[in-house]
Amino acid sequence: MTAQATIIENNFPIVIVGTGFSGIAMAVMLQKAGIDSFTILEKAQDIGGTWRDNTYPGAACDVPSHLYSFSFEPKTDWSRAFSPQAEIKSYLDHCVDKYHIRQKIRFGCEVTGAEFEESTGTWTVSFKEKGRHKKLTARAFILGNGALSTPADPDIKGLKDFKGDMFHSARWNHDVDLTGKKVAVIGTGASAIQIIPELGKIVDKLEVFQRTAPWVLPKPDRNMSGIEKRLFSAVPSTRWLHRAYIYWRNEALATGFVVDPRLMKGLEFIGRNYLRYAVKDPILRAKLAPNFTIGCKRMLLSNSYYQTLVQPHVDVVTDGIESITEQGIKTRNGIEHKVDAIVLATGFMVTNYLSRLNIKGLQGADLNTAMTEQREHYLGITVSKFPNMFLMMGPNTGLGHNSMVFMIEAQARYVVKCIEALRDKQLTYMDVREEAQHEYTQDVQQRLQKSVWASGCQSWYLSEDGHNGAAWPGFTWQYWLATRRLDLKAYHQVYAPEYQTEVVNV
Ligand code: N01
Repeated sequence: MTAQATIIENNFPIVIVGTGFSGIAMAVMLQKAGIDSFTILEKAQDIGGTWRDNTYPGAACDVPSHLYSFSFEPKTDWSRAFSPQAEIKSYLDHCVDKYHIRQKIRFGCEVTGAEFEESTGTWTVSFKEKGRHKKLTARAFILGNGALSTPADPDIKGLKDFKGDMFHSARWNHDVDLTGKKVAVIGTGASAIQIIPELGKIVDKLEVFQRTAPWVLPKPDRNMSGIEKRLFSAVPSTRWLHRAYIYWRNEALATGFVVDPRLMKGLEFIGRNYLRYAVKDPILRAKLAPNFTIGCKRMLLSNSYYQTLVQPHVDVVTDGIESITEQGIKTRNGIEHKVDAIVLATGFMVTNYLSRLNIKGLQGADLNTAMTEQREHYLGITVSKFPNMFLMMGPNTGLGHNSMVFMIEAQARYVVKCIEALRDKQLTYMDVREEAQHEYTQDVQQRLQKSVWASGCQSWYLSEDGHNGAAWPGFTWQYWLATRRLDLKAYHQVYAPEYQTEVVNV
């Protein structure tokens, strides 16, 4: 082992939070760079992040699997073009085992906060394990807890009054058998449109409470044939060509998302025709007609959503929810819709997803305040006054048109470069300069002004005051270019002799 590696082993503990795609990518990339001194803290007892938590019926990816997977760990035998949740979860399990990451994970550890110590360049990470408060010291602190991890219950009067079964789409209660029941689904987003067709097959009566009609396009899903699987396995270049084809096909959509939303008209044409084809009843069709630019909210793909809504035992309710009652849902027109169960497909706490963590940086700076008030960052990865801390799937890195796994890999590569710089230059810490993050954030916000998300709809990409702290305003290859090299000029590079002090974990 080299002297440098020894320093890393002894003096460079790294804490990663979460074992979703982000945490796993980060761990593998660190290992590939020869850095093994990391611990992953995972609040649950299993890996997988959102692909562990979202087990609702019909859960599947809406990005093709051959692209929604790591470039360093291709899978040749995806069962479908868009694979189901269980297969994606088992792919992640495979990655964790193949790269020997499981033994680096501390399960049942919920991170509650972290504090930076300037003199040593260390983070003291606080977490709860089996009800006990514990701490770990880290030279680098990597947050891989994604924005789509905390379910958002709707702000509806009487939510707690309901006497039947009620659960969020991301916390599906598999003990409840909904067969033959009267069920309400609140929400018509990406989760709901996957759940509704499955419920439609088993329930007696299904009521879909829609606040905003989404754009739905046909999903080019299909079983992957045996020939394709064998070809992808035997001739890797065919697999890469297939992946590249999906990538560039999706990437072309960015022209409408971020260059000129008028280019979305073509997709709207397809969406309107699909609605006309699938829904013959003009009253229902009028209810389901979206009234915003496609892509402003997430564009949905389904071959069975409209087909379920037209069935006689399914109703789309658009009267607006007034309250939840003991027996069901009361709409603003005074009607009480009595049901046995309510599914809350109402999304996630996205804009303030870091607010549950108490993270204190230089001079007592508070991360939550920085993210909700200043709202500045650099590449969605680093934040000024929070040195040696790195966000995965951080602000302004979300996509509407392509695979997040591509973005995650770009981020993980960048973080490895930062850690190598800390090590090789023997820095105590690196802190992104305020000017650099200001310039970067201004540029991102300016570009977002002409994006589809600024075309006038309400979505989880926007905070209450209309600030878009979620979406990346460009092609994904532009993000790749921006993160490909570490520009150290953007960072204060601070050296203190304490660097050589042994870090002892408690
Ligand atoms: O959540 P959402 P989601 N009263 O926020 C409605 C990813 N994802 O879980 O549109 C009534 O999109 C709300 O109505 P409105 C993907 O990135 C990926 O479906 O705000 N309704 C909306 O219809 C996605 O974007 C996959 O008017 C209320 C719905 O609830 C993200 O997760 C699969 C309400 C929430 O939709 C979130 O999707 C699934 C209220 N008080 C999800 N509050 C993949 O396949 C909210 N709503 C990769």
